[in-house]
Amino acid sequence: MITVANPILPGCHPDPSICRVGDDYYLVTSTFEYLPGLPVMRSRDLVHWETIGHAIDRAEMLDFAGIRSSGGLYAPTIRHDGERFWIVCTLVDPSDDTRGGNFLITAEDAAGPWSDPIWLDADGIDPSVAFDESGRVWMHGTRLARDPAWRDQTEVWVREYAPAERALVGPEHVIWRGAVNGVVWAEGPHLYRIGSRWYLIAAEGGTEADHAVSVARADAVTGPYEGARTNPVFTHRHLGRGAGVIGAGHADLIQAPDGSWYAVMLAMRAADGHHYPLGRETFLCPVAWEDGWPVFAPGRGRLPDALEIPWADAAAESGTWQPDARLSGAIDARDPRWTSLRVLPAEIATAEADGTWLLPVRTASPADAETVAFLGIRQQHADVDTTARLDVSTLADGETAGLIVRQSERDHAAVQVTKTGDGLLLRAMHRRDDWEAVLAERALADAASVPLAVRARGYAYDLIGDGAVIATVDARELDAAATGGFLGTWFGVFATAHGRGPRGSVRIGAFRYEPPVDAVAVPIT
Ligand code: 6LW
Repeated sequence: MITVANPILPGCHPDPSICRVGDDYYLVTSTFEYLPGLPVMRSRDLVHWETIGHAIDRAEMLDFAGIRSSGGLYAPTIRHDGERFWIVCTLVDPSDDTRGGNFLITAEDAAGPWSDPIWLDADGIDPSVAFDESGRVWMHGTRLARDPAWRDQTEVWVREYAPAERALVGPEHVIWRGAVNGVVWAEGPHLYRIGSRWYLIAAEGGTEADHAVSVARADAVTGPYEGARTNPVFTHRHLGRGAGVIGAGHADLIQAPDGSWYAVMLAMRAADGHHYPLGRETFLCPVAWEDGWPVFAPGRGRLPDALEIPWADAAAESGTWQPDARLSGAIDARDPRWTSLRVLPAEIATAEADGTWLLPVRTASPADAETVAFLGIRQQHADVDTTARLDVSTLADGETAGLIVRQSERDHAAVQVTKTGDGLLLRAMHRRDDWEAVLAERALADAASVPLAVRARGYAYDLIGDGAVIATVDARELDAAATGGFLGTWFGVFATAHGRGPRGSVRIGAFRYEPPVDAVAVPIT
């Protein structure tokens, strides 16, 4: 028997959407200002996941210039129409709502290439798509209610999409405003044709601790929709702050070949009930059907820590899917986890044949919502050691390179070195809501290669340089609960000329992301 531990995708993997084609599951999550965007993950058993590509992986697909943190790519939906994969998603610029919007991309192979975006004439966020028996395509999504009865009331719309015209056509139907009176942010809608009915699954309550899942059903895709009397059908909000996992919601349903049902959804591991530096992660939840309605986590009513996948044995034995070993040990430039800010890694750095990265310094610093010399990966474990050995011999005077713990341009901490004439200045710093504090500072003898490290243990980030912990930063001042926004923490290497013209570069000689040996990301029992 194979057991999968929750979360199935640790670290910042919010707004999961899943589809099945034959025996294979495909899953995408939101990536905001990080590129490549929208990782496409594949599994044969819901246990072992492999990143097979990214849906947004060409510079010309979308323009991210100047998009600030927690803008960018929101809640994608992935579906398959029998021939092609579809992803619908939103590009959000929080400073300019005339930019971006909802778009569609398609691909024959989920690994890519994905088409250039087709922009949809629909405002709001969280688009989704469903196909009916006659092949008609029904787009849907969420937006602020046109005629709200209260603040942050949203509405779910449905409209037909005509592939030949590449456009939404026909009348629009507003089908849902959430189940609960006064509720905010009915969002993340997904429509499904199940049996002779249409089902709507939608989140409500907002993507924090009050998050919930509601369901409604109708005979016609355009409604009218009748909400389940048991709504909201799933939430962790009534469990209190001691539940360990908060914010469960934003679900997408999937049926396995043996007829069993599951949902993927986001939730946050918050040891203190409030703070979740790993961000919103992807969890798996069993679903049963009773009296024509879905029951989430039947008999239990909360996300399980682990669940058995009874039918997974056969697939595992086929040898196709191996436990994911990439979450420990040294990683290199070819690892699909590497991301950059607002540009693709290949646009700002050169991957060398030996697996190292050469990162040319840029004018912007990590505090700017611009193109920053930055390469980073998600934090996926509460306890993890991240080390970077930086070759700083090619930094120019006054330039800085370092290892950053990043929430956003407004909020991050770093251990970094600055070239100063004949030496190096080692610093630990913390930028909090635009205010930058130097936590520690010491001179280092000039050296070609400098090891820097961040040791994460629960809510403590030890910043390590010159062989010692020089400062400790509290994750509860860095996570989205403290700073706002939608992201988990990233660890990365950056280089900046502090607003001046850049001259140098830094080589990332080694970069290791190592959970202590007993912290296994995807335990298989
Ligand atoms: C997502 C939406 C949400 O689009 O967070 O607050 C957004 N709600 O469902 C970003 O993950």
